[in-house]
Amino acid sequence: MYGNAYIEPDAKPVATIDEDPEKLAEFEARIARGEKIEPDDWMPAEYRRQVLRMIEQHAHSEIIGALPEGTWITRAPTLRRKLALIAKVQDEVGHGHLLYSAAETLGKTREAMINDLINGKSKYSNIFNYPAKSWADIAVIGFLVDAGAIVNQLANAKGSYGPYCRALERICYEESFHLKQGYDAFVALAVGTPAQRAMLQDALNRWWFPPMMHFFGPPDTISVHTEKLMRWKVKMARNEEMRQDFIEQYVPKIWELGMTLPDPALKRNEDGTWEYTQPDWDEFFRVINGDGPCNKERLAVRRYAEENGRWVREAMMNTAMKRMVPYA
Ligand code: FAQ
Repeated sequence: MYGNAYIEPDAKPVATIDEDPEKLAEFEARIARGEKIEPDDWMPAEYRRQVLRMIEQHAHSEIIGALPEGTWITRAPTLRRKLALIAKVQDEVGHGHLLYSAAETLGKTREAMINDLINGKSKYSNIFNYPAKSWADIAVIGFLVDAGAIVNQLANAKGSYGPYCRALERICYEESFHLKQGYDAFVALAVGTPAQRAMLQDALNRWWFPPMMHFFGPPDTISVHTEKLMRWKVKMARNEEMRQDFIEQYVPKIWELGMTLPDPALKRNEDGTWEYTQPDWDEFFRVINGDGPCNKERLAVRRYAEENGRWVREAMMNTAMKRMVPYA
């Protein structure tokens, strides 16, 4: 537990000493000067709640995000692809651990976070609630989902909460390699046989619309947290800015390989902005609130791992405890 009291993420913000106007002004001045906020520094309760919500959701996304790709490790088409995929999935789980550690600095234990995940109380990225049906899905995830993650994380790495920014910097280095392995697999299929191209096109169609268009979150008219998060430099770009950045960087790369995207409205305007069909945001909220194609399956796997891995964690803790008491 650090400086200020931890508040349940879904609890209403309470009026405490945290809202002291002088402290708040000093806190906001620090952020305006570009200083990092560290765990023992004073922070408003609402800042703590928001940063914790975001890091925790991000950590869960990495852990759950390992599952769709993980199901293809045993079915990778070559030894080289299998090795790369194993390393990539392992990295994603490592990102989850880094992020849980960053979230713990805000006062919530890892056990509490994992419990909230497996009980369905916490959210994680919409995109991992869709199935990976073929090897081409792995190419699309590695290329486009990792690209999307990089757009988001490069922006937020310049944010105000020190532990999160440092974790993101390291994560971005690794995501860049993931992107390369995804792009390499994507190109191999795009220049492959007609059957390989057809498999890739099918995967692209399914992941682009709506999952990838939902990935950066709803537009400003629907977004709940953007104003506050941007005021406190937790979030460094609006959802729509990130979506536009992603489209601008990656649509040309997809088109230059002769692949198509399942959106007839997709086009670049002269001012550099992109037009696209708005995805169904009601569907987005259904998916993130537990009613997507794979939510139940994903959480069931995590629950299974939690229950069946308990004896390993307990054995390791016992060993660690014995080592910590050398004269007992
Ligand atoms: N999925 O008010 P906003 C990865 C929720 S990591 C699910 O706009 P905010 C690595 C939001 O929580 C991917 N929920 O929210 C990898 C809120 O609900 P709440 C994860 C979403 O926070 C690659 C409500 O909608 N990255 O891919 C999503 O200002 C490959 C209203 O939305 C992060 O978590 C969504 N897409 O902006 C792993 C990055 N979007 O909590 C394996 C950190 C919105 O009030 C393989 N997070 N919601 O009930 C962020 O940057 C922000 O939280 C946003 C959303 C931009 C995701």
